[in-house]
This record gives sequence, structure tokens and C-alpha cells, in this order.
Amino acid sequence: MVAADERVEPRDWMPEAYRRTLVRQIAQHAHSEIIGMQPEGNWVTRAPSLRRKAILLAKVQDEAGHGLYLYSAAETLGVDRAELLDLLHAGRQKYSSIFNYPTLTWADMGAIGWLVDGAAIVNQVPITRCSYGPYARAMVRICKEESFHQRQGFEVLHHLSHGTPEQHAMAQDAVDRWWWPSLMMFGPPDDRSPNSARSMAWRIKRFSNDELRQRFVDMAVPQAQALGLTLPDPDLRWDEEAGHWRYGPIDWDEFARVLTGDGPCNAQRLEHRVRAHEDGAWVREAATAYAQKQAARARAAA
Ligand code: FAQ
Repeated sequence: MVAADERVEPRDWMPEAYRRTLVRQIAQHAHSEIIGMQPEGNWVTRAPSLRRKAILLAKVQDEAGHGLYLYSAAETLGVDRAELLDLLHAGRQKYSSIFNYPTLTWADMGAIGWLVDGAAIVNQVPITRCSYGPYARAMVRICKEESFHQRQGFEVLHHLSHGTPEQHAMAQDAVDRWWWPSLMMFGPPDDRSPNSARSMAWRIKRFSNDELRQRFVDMAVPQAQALGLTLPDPDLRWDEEAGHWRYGPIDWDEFARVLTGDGPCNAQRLEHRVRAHEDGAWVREAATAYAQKQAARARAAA
């Protein structure tokens, strides 16, 4: 079925390891979307104008929506979203390394939109052709929204870059801080990526981590030139023969530290998430009571 490029659907038979891999990846992806609301949520009250505030608010809400589509996709594999959230809160499931970095200035909203959403799109467009139907379909809508997010980030940075010298410096500083963590979003290099070969054979992943990272660099370099900003990599050079931009070494020790909980904001992100979950308990209880009442009414009317 997978070899013939057909979709696997929830009721189809699937190997247990295929199911587990999907739950791992989709849950990690869903957790990233909702934890990813925090760095940008940090600037909603301090956006420089009403227009910027409305756009940012809508973007953060979109990320919550992406989390919901993805938890729903995971639930078609027989897991419960409450269970997945418990695993996240206990530190037993991951979310993307990128969201453990702080958002220090308004320009970070531009850099996240341009680079982080940009990297997300490059990574996720191939997932629209993933072998598992519900994940692939969720990704179609998510990618459309992420494209809009990326354009707004580019526009924020373009505005700052062509503003006062202070605004230009702020935009450059944000790109300096977000560039390397964005490259790390694609995961470890191929020779150190334990899951890639199998996930590619199963057509969950369509390209390797390094292939997608390269695609992202090739896309970002001309865009940085259009922005009038510099990417913080002295080794960046055009490889005429290969037709690619070559980049310098990535600090994989930093990546490992962030993954094992020692990034700049890991503790803060998780604490905030757990608190928000606890504070929202009454909403879940009310929604469940309402759903039960509606179901009882429907039964009585039948
Ligand atoms: N961070 O063998 P591989 C967004 C883990 S976009 C943390 O290569 P795999 C949008 C990996 O899980 C961000 N952990 O693994 C947004 C594995 O650990 P495990 C989310 C990472 O799965 C924008 C281990 O390292 N996007 O949220 C990372 O084949 C703005 C070995 O790695 C997705 O999740 C990392 N960067 O490939 C929201 C996309 N990289 O689980 C708000 C879907 C690797 O065995 C604001 N996911 N690890 O314990 C994927 O495409 C894949 O899962 C990869 C990793 C490519 C991330």
C-alpha cells in the first residue's frame, strides 16, 4: 500500500512500529504548535500598533488551531489527547527545540515569522504527501496558514530593516539570534538521525533532515538579500557546481543541550504550559458536562 503511494487510513491494518512512529512525530508536532504560542504571545500586549497587535493575535490563535488539528490526527491512531498532554507535561515527549529561545525585542516577531515559519513550511509541505491520511490532510491547511505567517514576518522585518538605524539594528540582531536555531529545527544531521531511514521507507518523511535544511538555506539567502539583512554565517558561499548555498558548521552541542532541557527557556516554557493547563481545568469540565447533557438530550429525543 505504502510502496504504491496509497494512503493508510485509521481503520486500515498497520504495523505497530508505524503507528508508534506516527504518534511520536504527530504528538511532538502538536506540542510544538501550542508551546510555540508562548514566545509570540509574549509580545501581544506590546505590539507597536493596533494593526500589528491584531495580526499577531490572529497568528497565535492559528497556532492553537494547528495544535488542535494535530491532536485530532493523533487521536485517530488510538491515543487520547489528555494522555499526550500528560506526557508533554511530564517531560516525556518533546516539542521543537526552537521554542526554547527567548523573544527579546519586537523584531523577533519578524524573525520568527520569516525564519521559523519559513523552516516549518519547508519541513511540512512534503508531509502533505505523508503516507498517513489524517496527518497529510491536516498539513494542507496548516501549510496554507504558515505561508501567510511567513509573509507577515518578512513584512515586519522589511519594515524595520528599511526604517531608522536603530530599527535596522534591531532586525539584524533578531536574525543573528534566530538563524542558527532555525537550522536546528530540521533535526540532527542525516548520519545521526536514528528515525529518518525508517520514516522515509514508510513515506512519513519524504526527504532527509539535511536535504530539507539545504532547501531552506537556498530559499533564505536571496530573501535575506531582499531584506537588506545579513545571515550570521561567515562560511556562507554559493556553490556554482552544485547550485546550492553552502553553510558553516552547526553547533550540535547546543542542540543537544536544548533537547535535554538545558536551553535558555525550557523550564519557563514547560512551567507556563502546566499552569495554563491547570487553570483551564474548569473549561474542560464545563465542556464535558455540556457534551454529556447534549448527548442525554439527544438520546431522550430518539
Ligand atoms: N527539536 O531521528 P530524528 C511549528 C528529536 S514547526 C526537538 O531526525 P525524526 C510551527 C526527534 O524527535 C516545529 N526534537 O527524528 C510554528 C528524535 O527524538 P525521539 C514542529 C528534535 O522524527 C511556527 C531525535 O531528535 N515541526 O511548530 C528536533 O525522524 C511558529 C532524533 O531525530 C514538526 O514537528 C528538534 N528540532 O525527525 C509554531 C514537524 N529534531 O522522538 C509556532 C514534524 C529532532 O526519537 C510559531 N516533525 N528531534 O525521542 C518532523 O518532521 C520530524 O519529527 C523532525 C525530526 C524532522 C523534527
